[in-house]
Amino acid sequence: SDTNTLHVAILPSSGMGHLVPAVRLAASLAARNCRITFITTHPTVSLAESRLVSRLVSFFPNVTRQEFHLLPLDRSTANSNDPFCLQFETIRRSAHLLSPILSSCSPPLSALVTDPSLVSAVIPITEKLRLANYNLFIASPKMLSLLIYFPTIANTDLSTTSSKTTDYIEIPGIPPLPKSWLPPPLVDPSSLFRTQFIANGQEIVKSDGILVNAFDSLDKATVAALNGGKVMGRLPPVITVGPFVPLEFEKGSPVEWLDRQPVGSVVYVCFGNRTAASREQIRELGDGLERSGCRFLWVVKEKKVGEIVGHGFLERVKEKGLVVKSWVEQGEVLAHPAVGLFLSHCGWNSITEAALYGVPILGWPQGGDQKINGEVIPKSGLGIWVETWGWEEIVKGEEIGDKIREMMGDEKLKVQAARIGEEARKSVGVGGSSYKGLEGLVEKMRK
Ligand code: BUP
Repeated sequence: SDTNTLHVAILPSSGMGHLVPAVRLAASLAARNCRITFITTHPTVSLAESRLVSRLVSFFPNVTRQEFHLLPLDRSTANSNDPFCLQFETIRRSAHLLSPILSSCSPPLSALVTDPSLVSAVIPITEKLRLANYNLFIASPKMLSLLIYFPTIANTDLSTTSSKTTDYIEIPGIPPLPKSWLPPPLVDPSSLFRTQFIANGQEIVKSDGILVNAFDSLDKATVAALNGGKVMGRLPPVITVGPFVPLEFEKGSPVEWLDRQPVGSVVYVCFGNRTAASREQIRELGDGLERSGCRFLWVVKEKKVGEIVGHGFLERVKEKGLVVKSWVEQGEVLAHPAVGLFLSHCGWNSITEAALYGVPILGWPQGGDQKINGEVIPKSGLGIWVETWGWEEIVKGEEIGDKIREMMGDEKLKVQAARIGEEARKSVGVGGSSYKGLEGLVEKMRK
C-alpha cells in the first residue's frame, strides 16, 4: 500500500559520467519496489542525457521525472572555463529552489540521493526539510578519501617538486598519493572546481550514507580504511553497491561488426565523453592500432574522423578495424565475447564496466580524477597503466602498438581479469556484498 511505499528522490549532476550511475541506481531501487522521483535539471540536459532518462521513466512505472528549472549563472562570479564545472555551479546556486519540489512529493520522500559535486549546496536544504541525504559517489574509493581529506590539506603546498619525499600527499589510513595524480584544478588556488571540492569535502561527512560504485576487488582496502575511521573519524557509512550493471533499456543498436570477430580478438578504444586528444596524438594512436596487428573498435569523438586519421588509414584497416564517431553502448561492447582489451581514459564508470565483464584494461588517464581512479587497474590485476604515457608529449604509434600486442597475448592477465569479472557478478548477484549493500540501504531508508 501507499503507506509502505518508500519514495526516494535522485538528483544527479550534469554529464553522462554522473547520469549513468544515477540511472542505474534508480533502476536498482525501482526494481526493489521503491518509488523514484528522478530530478533532471533544465535547461542543459544534453540529448543523450535526456534520452537515457526517458528510457528509464518509460521502463519503470514507479519512476517519474521531475524538472528542476535552473537560474541563469552570473559568469563574472564563477572562475572556470570548464562547462561541467560551470554547470555544477549553476545547479548549486539554484539549490534553494529544490525545497518546494522535494516537499511537494507525494507520498512524502524518505530520502534524497545526490551527487558529490552538489552535496554542500543540497545538505542545508535536506537538513531544513529533515530529509535523509545520501550521496552517490561516482568515482573510486581513493577519490572519495581525497574528497573527504582535502579540506585538511588544501592550504599546504600541493605543487610537485623534484624532491621525492614531498611529492606525495599523506591521507591517514591509505598509502601516500603522488601529487601529480591530483586533478589539476585542485592545485590552482583560485579555481572554482577547487572551491566546490573543498565545500563538498567538508559537507559530505554530514550525509547519512555514501554509496560507491565499487566492490571488494576494486579497492577493498580503501573502503575498509574509510569505514574503520582511519581516514577521518565519524564518517557516514560507506556502502559498496557496485559494479552497476548496464541496463536492458540502455541498449542502442548493437555493433554487429563485433559478431563477426573471433573471441577475444578486438581491442576496444574509447576515451569517454570529454577527454581531448590532439590530432597528432589521434593519428599516432591510429598508427599504433594498425601496427598492433589486432582487430579494433575505436570510438573517435570527432566530427571529421576521416580527415584526422586519414582516408588512407581507413581504407587500409577496413578489414580489421571499425572506427565510429557516434555513441556506442559501451556496456554492450564490453560484454561482447569478441572484445579482449579496453584502451581506456580511466573514467570510473568505464573501469567498473570493464571489471564487470572481466575485460583487461590498458589505462591511459588524462586529467580530472582519472589518475586516482586508474590506480586500481594495476592494483587489482585488471590491467596496466603506462605511467610514462601522458597527453602533452606525443606517445608514438610504435610504442602503443607494442603495448597492445603484448597485452593481447598475455594469458595470465586474461585469467586475472576474468576472475575479477566473476567476483563482480558475485557481488551484485543475490546474496553478494553489493546486493546486500542495496538491501541494507533500502531498510535504512525505510526507518
Ligand atoms: Br564516450 C561513451 N558510450 O560512446 P566514464 C560513453 N559511454 O556508453 P566520462 C557509452 O558513458 P570523465 C560511449 O559506458 C560510461 O558509462 C560509458 O563514464 C558511457 O567517463 C559513461 O567512464 C562514461 O566515467 O569522463 O564521464 O565520459 O572521466 O571525464 O568524467
